[in-house]
Amino acid sequence: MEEINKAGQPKLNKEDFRKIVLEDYRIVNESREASLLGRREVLTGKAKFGIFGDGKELAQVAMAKVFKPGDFRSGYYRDQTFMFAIQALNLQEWFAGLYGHTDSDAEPMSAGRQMGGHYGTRFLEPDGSWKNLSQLKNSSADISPTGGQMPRLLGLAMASKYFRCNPELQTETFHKFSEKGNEIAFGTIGDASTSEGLFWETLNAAGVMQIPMLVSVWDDGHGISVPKKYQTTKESISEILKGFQRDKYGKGYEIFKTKGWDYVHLCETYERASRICREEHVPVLVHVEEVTQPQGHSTSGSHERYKSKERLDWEHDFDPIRKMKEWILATGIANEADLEAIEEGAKKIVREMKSAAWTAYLNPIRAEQTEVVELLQQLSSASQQKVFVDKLIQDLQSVKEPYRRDINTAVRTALRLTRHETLPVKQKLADWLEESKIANYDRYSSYLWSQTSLNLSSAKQQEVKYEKDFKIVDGRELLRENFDHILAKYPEVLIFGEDSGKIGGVNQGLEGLQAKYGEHRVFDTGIREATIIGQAIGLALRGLRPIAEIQYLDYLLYAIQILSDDLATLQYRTKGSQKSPVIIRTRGHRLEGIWHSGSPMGMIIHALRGINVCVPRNMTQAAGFYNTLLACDEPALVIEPLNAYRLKEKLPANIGEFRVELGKPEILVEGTDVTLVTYGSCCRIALEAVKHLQETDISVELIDVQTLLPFDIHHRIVESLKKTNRLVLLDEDVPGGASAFMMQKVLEDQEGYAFLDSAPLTIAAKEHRPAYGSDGDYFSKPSADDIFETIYRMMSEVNPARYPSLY
Ligand SMILES: Cc1ncc(C[n+]2csc(CCOP(=O)(O)OP(=O)(O)O)c2C)c(N)n1
Repeated sequence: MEEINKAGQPKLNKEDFRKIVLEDYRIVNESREASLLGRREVLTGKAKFGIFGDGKELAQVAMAKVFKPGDFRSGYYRDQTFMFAIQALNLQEWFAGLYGHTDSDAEPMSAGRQMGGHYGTRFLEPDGSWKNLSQLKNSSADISPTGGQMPRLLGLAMASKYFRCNPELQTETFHKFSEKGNEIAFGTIGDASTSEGLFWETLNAAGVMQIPMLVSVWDDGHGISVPKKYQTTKESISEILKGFQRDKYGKGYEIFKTKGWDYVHLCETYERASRICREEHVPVLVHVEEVTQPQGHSTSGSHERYKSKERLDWEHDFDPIRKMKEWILATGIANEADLEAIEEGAKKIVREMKSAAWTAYLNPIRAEQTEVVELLQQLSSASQQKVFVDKLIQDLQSVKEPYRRDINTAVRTALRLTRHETLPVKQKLADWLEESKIANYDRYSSYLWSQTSLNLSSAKQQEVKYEKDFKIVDGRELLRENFDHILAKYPEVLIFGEDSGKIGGVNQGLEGLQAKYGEHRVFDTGIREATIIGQAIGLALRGLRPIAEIQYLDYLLYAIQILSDDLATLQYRTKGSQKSPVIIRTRGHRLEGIWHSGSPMGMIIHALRGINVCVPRNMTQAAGFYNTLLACDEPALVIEPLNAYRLKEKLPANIGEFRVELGKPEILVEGTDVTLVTYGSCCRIALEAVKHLQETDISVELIDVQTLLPFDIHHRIVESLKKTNRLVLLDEDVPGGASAFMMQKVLEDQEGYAFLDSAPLTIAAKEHRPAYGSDGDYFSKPSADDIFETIYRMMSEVNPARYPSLY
C-alpha cells in the first residue's frame, strides 16, 4: 500500500502490516454480519426498518484510515463500516439504533429518534458546552433526504479554511475546534443521489472556495431500482466532472477513480486524496466504482426484482469481502484457517451484541409492564369492572415484547373503564401515567429547542439607551453600526451572502465592513441559497457563529428544505448532542412585485419549528435581536423589514450591546376597545389605522409580537384581551397563514376565548402573491383603510348608534 511504501513514512514491518490487514478484515466481517442479522431483526419484527452498509465495507475501512482526530463526516445511511472503523460506534450501539432505544447512553446517535443507519457523534457535553472536537473523530448527524448531507458538508470544510487563515482564532479558546484548519470534511453520497441539485451546488461552491472537502461517491449503479442510465449523464459521475479537475487553466478538484472491491487500491487512493485535501486545501472527489449491494436497497424490497441475473452474479463474484479474502490468501498474509477464525469470531460477537442491545432495550419496558400489571391487579380486586380489567391484565401480560404504547393504552383503558368508581388505586394509575408522560416527553419531544444554559431564556433584555443629543440615521446605518460592533466583539462571527462582501449588501447594512474586517469575515457568495444555509450549518457545527444572508425573504424558498430538514431538526434528532446556532439574516414584507414583497410567514413557521423566527418592525429591534442571539446558542431567522432601510431611526448609545428579548411582545399603543396584534412591516400601517380609529373614538391597543417563534411566552396578549374583549390579528401573509397561527396561540394556548365579546377576526393579504406597484400593494395587502374599516365594523356591530355604517 502506498501509505507504507511511498508516503515518506517509516515502512511498516511485515507483522504490523499483517495486523492492520487482519484488523480490517475483522471490521468488514463484523459489519457484514451486522447487516445480515440486522435484516433478520426487521423481518422478524423486532426492528421496524433496516438500511445497511453491505457491499460498501472495503471503501469505508480505507477511508477510515485517513480520517484523523478533528476531522468531520457528513454522510448517509450506508456508512456503518466507517463508523465502526473510526470507533465512533460499536456493534451494540448500532443494534440499539435499529431497535430505537431511547436512552442516549445506549444509542448515542439519536437516542432512538432516527431510524437505524443514521449516524452522528456527540459534539456537546450533557450541559451543552462543546467537547474538544479537535481530539475527536466527528460525524455530523445524518438526515434521510438524499443529497441533504451535502450543504452542511460545505460549511464543515469551509470552517478549516477560516481557522487556517484567521490568526485571531488560533488561540487557546478555539483549540477545541481546530488545529490551524488542518481538518478535512469527508462527505459520502450514493451515485444516484448525485442527481440532486444540492450535490451540484455544493460541488461548485467548494471548487470556488477551495476548501478541504473530500467527497466519496459509493457507486453501486442504482438508486433503489433506477439504474445509472436514468441518473447520470454518460453514466459516470467522475467522467462528467472532468471539467472540475484542476489544471493549468485554473483551480478546481482533484478527482480519483477506484473500485469498491480493490482493498489495496482503495487504501492508496485515500492516502493520496487525503494528503492533497488536508495539506493543500483542495477539494477532492473519490469515485468508488464497482460497489455492490448484496442485500438490496433496504428491508422494504428485494433487488431481484430489478437486477439482472448477470448483475447479481457479478455482485456475488465481486463482493468486496470475498475479493479481500482472495487477496489475503494470494499474498500469503494469512491462511484460510486464520480467516475462518476471524469470520466465526465476527458471527459470534455480532450475535452477542445484538442480544445485549435487545435486552438493554427491552428490560426497562418490561419493568414498566410488570409495574402496571401489579397496579391493574390492585384495581381488579377493588373494581366492579373486574372482568374487563382482568382481560386487560391478561392481554398486557401476554405481550412478550411490549411497546410502551401497549402499557400506556392498558392504563388509559383501565381508567376509562372505571370512570364511575372512586378507588384509591386509580390515583396510583393516574400518577403512573403522569410520570410516564414526563419521561416520554423527554424521550420523544425534548430538545426541539436548546435546553442548555445558553438557551434564549438566559439572555435577558438590555434596554436600548440614547444620548441626549442622539443622532438620527437611516435604518441601514444603524444596522451597519451594530454589525461593526458585533464583528469587533466576536472573532468567530463571519457574515456572508450574495453581495454582502464588496458592496456590503444590496441595502448596504454591511457597507465598508469587508474593508475594515477583511474578506475572510465579510464576504460574497455565489447565488446559491441552499448551500449558503448549508455553509452556515457546517460552520456553526464547528463552533463558529455565521450570519448567513438570504438576499430577499422570497428566495428563502430555495433553502427552506435544508433549513427544515437539517437545521430545524438538528438538536431534536440528536437529542441535544449537536447544535448549530446559525443566524439567518434576510429582508422581506412589502416592497415591490411578486418576488420582492413576499411574507410567507405561515409556511416559514410551520416548516421551521426548531428555529426562532424574529420579525422586527424596524432596524433597532432587528439589531437588538442579533445582539441577543449571539449571546445564545439557538438558531434563528431574522426578517428585516424591507422598506425600513432608508427610514430614520435614533442611533442608540449602546449600539452592539442592547438586547431585545425573544418571545416578548411590545405594546406600541395602549387602548381599551380592541386588541390589534401584528408584526413586521404591518406595524407601521397599523399605527396609521390606529390614529384614524382614535379620531372616530375607537381606542385600539396595538401589540407588536416581535417574534413568531417563540410566540408571546408570558401571555401578554391575553392580558390586553381582558381589558378590550376584542381581538384582531393582522399580517400580510395569505389568509389562514401566520394570522391563524397567532389566533390559535391567543385563543387556545392563552385561553383568550374566555374574554371575547366579539368574534375574533384576522386581516391578511390576498391569497395570491402581491402585485407590482403601489396599487398592486394596495389591492394585494392589507392597507390602513382595510384595517380601519375592519375594526370600525367590529365596533359598529357592538354599537351601531355610536359607529354608524360607513358605506
Ligand atoms: C429527497 C429524497 N428523495 C427520495 C428519497 C428515497 N430514497 C431513499 S434512498 C434512495 C436511493 C439513493 O440511491 P443512491 O444515492 O445511489 O444510494 P444507495 O442507496 O444506492 O447507496 C431514494 C430514492 C429520499 N430519501 N430522499
